[in-house]
Amino acid sequence: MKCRICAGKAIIGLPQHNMALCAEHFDNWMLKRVSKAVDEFKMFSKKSNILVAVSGGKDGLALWDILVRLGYNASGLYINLGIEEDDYSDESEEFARSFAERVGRKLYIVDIKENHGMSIPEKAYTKRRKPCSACGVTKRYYMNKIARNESFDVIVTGHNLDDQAAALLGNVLYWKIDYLAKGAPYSPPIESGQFGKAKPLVFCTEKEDAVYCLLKGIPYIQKECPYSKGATSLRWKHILNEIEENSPGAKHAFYFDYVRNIDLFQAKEKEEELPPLTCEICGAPSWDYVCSFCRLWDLDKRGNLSCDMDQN
Ligand code: Q46
Ligand code: ZN
Ligand code: ZN
Repeated sequence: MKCRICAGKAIIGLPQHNMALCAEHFDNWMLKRVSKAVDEFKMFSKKSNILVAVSGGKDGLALWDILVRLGYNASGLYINLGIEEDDYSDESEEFARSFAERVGRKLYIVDIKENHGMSIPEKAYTKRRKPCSACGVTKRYYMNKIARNESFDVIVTGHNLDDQAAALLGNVLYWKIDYLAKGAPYSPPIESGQFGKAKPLVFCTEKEDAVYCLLKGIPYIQKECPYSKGATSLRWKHILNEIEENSPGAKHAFYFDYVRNIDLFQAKEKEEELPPLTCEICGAPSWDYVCSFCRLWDLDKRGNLSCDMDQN
């Protein structure tokens, strides 16, 4: 396999683009893929204050590295969920911390057990909820809170093409119109003073992110969260990979043709996109008098969330 650009030894085949690339040209290509996503969807600029949500995994760390190399002003956020199985949370925090040191950027760390006296799985158990549902509410809350308090312009996450296409497949199968309205690579701020949400890895696949980390010598947590076992999204990824093997490029076409037509699903959403209320307890925008985060964590008006993050 030869590199399409220099004819040197290729290290990765990219059948969806009908080419293979050597280490140097793959590295350039990854930077270009991220720049393309940022520019095409007008995600942010060199002046933006960017918060990268990382879990210690390959996608978030690859993205943070690429943004720093492209000259963006990007800090990180790691949320320790308190998952003790397999030492998952503490190990993943270590990967996030050492990467932040390596690039010399600030990392915000939120420790759920320290803030609330309970880990995500423990809280989910007391509330008879699934850990992933408690996790989603909590992660969203802290991402928004830190972006708001620290005046970030945009929160970026390491969702890649495989993640986006798998979510799309699940939402189409069950025609979840509300979710279909929200699957774009970039959601601009709803009002001024707010922040946008961006996924600059949408043109890259999971495999490409892993190869990037390998090439750049970026250590990342290889084990998956113990609660991701049996997740439906893994099933959709598996199915899409089978399709992709027979029809290279199918995944890309599936997701980006949807993005081009996303306004078909957004008509209904637009009327009600801004939560109409403010949570009585934490002051966050909310669909109810008390937001889902404060309900989950049983916070009362004394719920003190002011000293809940650590900065490196
Ligand atoms: S939601 Fe669920 Fe993930 Fe949270 S508990 Fe683990 S698998 S980390 S994206
Ligand atoms: Zn080359
Ligand atoms: Zn609240």
